[in-house]
Amino acid sequence: MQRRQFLSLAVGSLAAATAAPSARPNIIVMMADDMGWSDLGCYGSEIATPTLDRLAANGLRFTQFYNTARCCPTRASLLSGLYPHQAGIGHMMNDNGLPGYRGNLNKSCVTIAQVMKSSGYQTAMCGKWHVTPKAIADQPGGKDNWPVQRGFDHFFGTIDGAGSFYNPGTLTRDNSYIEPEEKDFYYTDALGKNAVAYIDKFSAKADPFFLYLAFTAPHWPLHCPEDTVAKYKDTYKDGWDQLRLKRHAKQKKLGLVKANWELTPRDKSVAAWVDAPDKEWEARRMAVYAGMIDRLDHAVGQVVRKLEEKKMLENTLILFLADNGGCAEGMSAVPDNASPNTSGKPKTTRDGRTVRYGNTPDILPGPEDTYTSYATSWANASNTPFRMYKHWVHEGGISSPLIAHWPASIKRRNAMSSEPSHLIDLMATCVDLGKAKYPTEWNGEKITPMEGKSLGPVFLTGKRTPHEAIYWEHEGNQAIRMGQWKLVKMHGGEWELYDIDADRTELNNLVSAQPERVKTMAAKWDSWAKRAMVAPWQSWAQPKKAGKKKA
Ligand SMILES: [Ca+2]
Repeated sequence: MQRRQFLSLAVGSLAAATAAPSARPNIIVMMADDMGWSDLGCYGSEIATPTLDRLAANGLRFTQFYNTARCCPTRASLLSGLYPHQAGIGHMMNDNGLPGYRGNLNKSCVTIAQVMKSSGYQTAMCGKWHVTPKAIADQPGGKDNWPVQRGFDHFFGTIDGAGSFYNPGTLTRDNSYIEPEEKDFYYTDALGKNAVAYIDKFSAKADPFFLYLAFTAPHWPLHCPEDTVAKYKDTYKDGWDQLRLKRHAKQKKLGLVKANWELTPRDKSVAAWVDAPDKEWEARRMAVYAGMIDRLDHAVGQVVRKLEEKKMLENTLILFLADNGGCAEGMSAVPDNASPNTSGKPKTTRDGRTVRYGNTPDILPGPEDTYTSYATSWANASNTPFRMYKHWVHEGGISSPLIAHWPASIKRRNAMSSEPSHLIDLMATCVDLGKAKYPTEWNGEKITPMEGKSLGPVFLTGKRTPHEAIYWEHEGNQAIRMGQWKLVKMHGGEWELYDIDADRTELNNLVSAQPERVKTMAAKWDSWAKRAMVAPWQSWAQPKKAGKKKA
């Protein structure tokens, strides 16, 4: 007890010395959707992201922060502090019968909002939920896993995943579907505006707040108001090959990547820019994508200005990340499901014009009557210098920016940390900094212990006791990271081993050179998979035809 008092005093004086706040911080977790590792200015991009760059310059950038490679599992993992399968969302919103694959948050997990709210935080969410199927909303108990029933005092956003930015399907206020009110409605702007309104509301009370702001930008469809797209009209006219070189050079200059991490070769399925047809249309696709991120940064700017106005910026921890890497998915010319308000794929615009689907040069992306994606060529550039994309667990699929801004406690400016860290750490961080209690039981259900470790010590000192291992599984793609070593496998392929310290871009496979390490790490992955309710991919369905490649 005496020792405890002494430690508490010692910590107290350290806190005074570093001006650490006595009050618990407000916490804002902001997330982009389908954004590559290199897409922010402060991670190597030419896209204007002045607010996020400023947060990075006055805070800490993590260079080895990881997500789960896909929308739903990332959201499940972030919210629960568990690996996605443990929260019931090993894949997407389909119910495959197995406990790790019910496609709906299970009852043996709690969300960060539930934990923070129970310890006295005010809570709200703006944006994309995507951890419960929209199709069951009208059934009894069908809204049990909506944000308000899962710990958020307030919610403005979408229950479902992707959708039109001008007229999003499943747009919801608290527990009811709504329609966009403004004629010039643009989802990213609306999220910023509502986040600002929630902060206004929070500021009326002394209790700290937890805000989860989950943007849908820059996920397809490529939708962006023309005045913002116009800023990037000429930016991409030199094509993706130049862009990858420029971003890689900037990343080296910024110190984000080591000089010996070689740029991966251009994706084999992508033409050299000199040979690419329809260059103007291609440059337009990337200009719209860039505009979507520009606009996202603008919304973040509104939130930061509101915090400044309320004198809350100093003791607010802002975390900014992405849910998965750049997305190589194409776009079908025929919308696959198109009923209003239950799907993000509308047949018509709000004023009745037909929405044109597909990635063809006669459809110039941006406006409400288009539905297109930027696909492999530009996703390859978004993920500079890495290879692979959303869905895969090579570095291009799972590497995320993580900016941490908290002036009251993060005293090093423009700092970087290469600490390997993961979404599971966000629950642990909130519990730690919010002095909250993670429950063992909730509503009579036993709660799975959290998997993560707090990032708090990294914020304060730059160091923490590292994870012994971090794990991934998505659609049969598997990986385990232990210290500098990463073992990774594509579905149906063989294990590959990389020394991430020497070769973060995964070009030099050491699997033959280090059979013992491969064996040990593979066995560790197997025992994790068993523990975390991971099942062999599609073991619940007809086996997929061998060699069939995904979109
Ligand atoms: Ca996503």
